[in-house]
Amino acid sequence: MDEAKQEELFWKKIEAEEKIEPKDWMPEDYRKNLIRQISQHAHSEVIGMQPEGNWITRAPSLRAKKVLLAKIQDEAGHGLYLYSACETLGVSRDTLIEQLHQQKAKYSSIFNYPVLSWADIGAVGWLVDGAAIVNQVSLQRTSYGPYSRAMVRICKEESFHQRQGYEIITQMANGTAEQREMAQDALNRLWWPSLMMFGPTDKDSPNSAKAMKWKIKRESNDLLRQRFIDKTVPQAEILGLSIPDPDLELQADGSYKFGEINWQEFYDVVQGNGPCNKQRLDHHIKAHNEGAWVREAAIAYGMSKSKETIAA
Ligand code: FAQ
Repeated sequence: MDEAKQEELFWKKIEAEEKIEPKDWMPEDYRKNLIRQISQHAHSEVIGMQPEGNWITRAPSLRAKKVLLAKIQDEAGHGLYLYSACETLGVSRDTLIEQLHQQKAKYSSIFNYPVLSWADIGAVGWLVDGAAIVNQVSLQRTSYGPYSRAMVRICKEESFHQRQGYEIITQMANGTAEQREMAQDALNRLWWPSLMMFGPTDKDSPNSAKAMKWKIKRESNDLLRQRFIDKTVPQAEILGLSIPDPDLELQADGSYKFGEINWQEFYDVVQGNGPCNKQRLDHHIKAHNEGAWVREAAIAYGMSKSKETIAA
């Protein structure tokens, strides 16, 4: 089949809401854009383990520790599903990791903020996983089969993550005056960075138009951000916590008008100048280098097993 015919078939599938699969023909730009988005998503899941991992030894009870451990392990799993989905596009895991280490590939801005208290762990689950779900529910309908299937599985786990965070923040908000203050402080610091997770406004989002046409992205950055705000503000009200936005206003249609996001801060963090960028990347590089022997041993074991199979 010539390329024009293959392209026609590709667009027919997109229009019919059929998934594009790894062996299907796809435009080069579509493939590159998917690698960019899926790999950045995978890096976010793995780098996102760092701020939470820091609290495993400080969890206030054995139950809290077990739940946090399970959640962090889930995030590692999400990273693995996503790296695997990305590899089906013909790029190796080593290349993806190299791009992260050389700062050619990004990861979510939110993980460059410090997690300072146990209330922050609650706020991360409530707000960060909450924002992630809103985005990822939409991505379940993405046009690339392996990404879409990974999203279905990830969303099931993210909803447990959001609830564990909301449980912690509820306990803190209903605790002593000091604990309540910690919950409010966590919300004050993490609210705006959580809104930035959805990316720049639609008018400033260079990748959106193509990604929406290809149905890689199904809903716009602004629409998803608004959905997250409308879901989350009532949850804060139930807890008696206040959203740190003096311009927040309930409108007649039930949605919330909100204040101006500090986009300068967003771009600073994305360009590597957030409070924890250096720490997060250095830690990933160190762990990756120290884990080299594990990867070598796993490859050697795999090779010896396949020799045994051939010999048998
Ligand atoms: N941080 O043109 P757009 C999680 C970049 S969830 C850093 O609008 P796009 C779960 C963007 O890459 C978090 N960079 O881009 C968890 C682009 O740069 P490039 C991860 C950002 O792709 C919870 C440039 O700005 N979720 O980890 C950000 O169409 C707790 C222009 O932006 C996903 O990745 C940002 N916030 O839309 C784990 C979801 N926003 O590549 C552990 C999948 C934008 O051209 C603990 N990704 N940029 O150099 C997406 O839906 C999209 O990629 C967006 C950005 C919506 C994030």
